[in-house]
Amino acid sequence: MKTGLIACAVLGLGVAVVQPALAASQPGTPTAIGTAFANVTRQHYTVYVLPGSMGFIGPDKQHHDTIAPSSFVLKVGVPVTFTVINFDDGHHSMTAPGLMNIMIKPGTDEPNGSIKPAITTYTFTPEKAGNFRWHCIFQCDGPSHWAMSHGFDGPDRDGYMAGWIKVL
Ligand SMILES: [Cu+2]
Repeated sequence: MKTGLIACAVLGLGVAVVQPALAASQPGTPTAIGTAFANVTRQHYTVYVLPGSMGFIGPDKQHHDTIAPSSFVLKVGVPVTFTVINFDDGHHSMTAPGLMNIMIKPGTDEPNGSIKPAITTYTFTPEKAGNFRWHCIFQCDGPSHWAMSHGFDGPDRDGYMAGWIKVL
């Protein structure tokens, strides 16, 4: 019994000594993540707007107007640039009240029936942490406008014409 107690004490001491060294050197530990996050000094997302013919399939098995990706993580106080490539010839937006409002330029209809994509760039610095929901303010996704119908947590359908932004 006495030997066991001593062994435990020694083992406990050993763990206490070894742990800080592991935390500092192993990727994925809280210390390593904190260091990596501190090194984030620029943020950039490339976002695609896909017309109904190209967009994701909804529960109705039909393609719908889609902005993808739709969820983002930003670091407070660090400038972020969104480059939005619109393959659709309609207006869209990524409107997140209190955070950002990206007015997305429409693509151009070409004589051969194709659409020349439009590129919109938008840079801003998130000033406060929190959860923000964005949605498109334009009436899109015709003729059903399903992607504009109310999602479970706000205007428009999440993953199509709405999504979340977490600012840490
Ligand atoms: Cu839209």
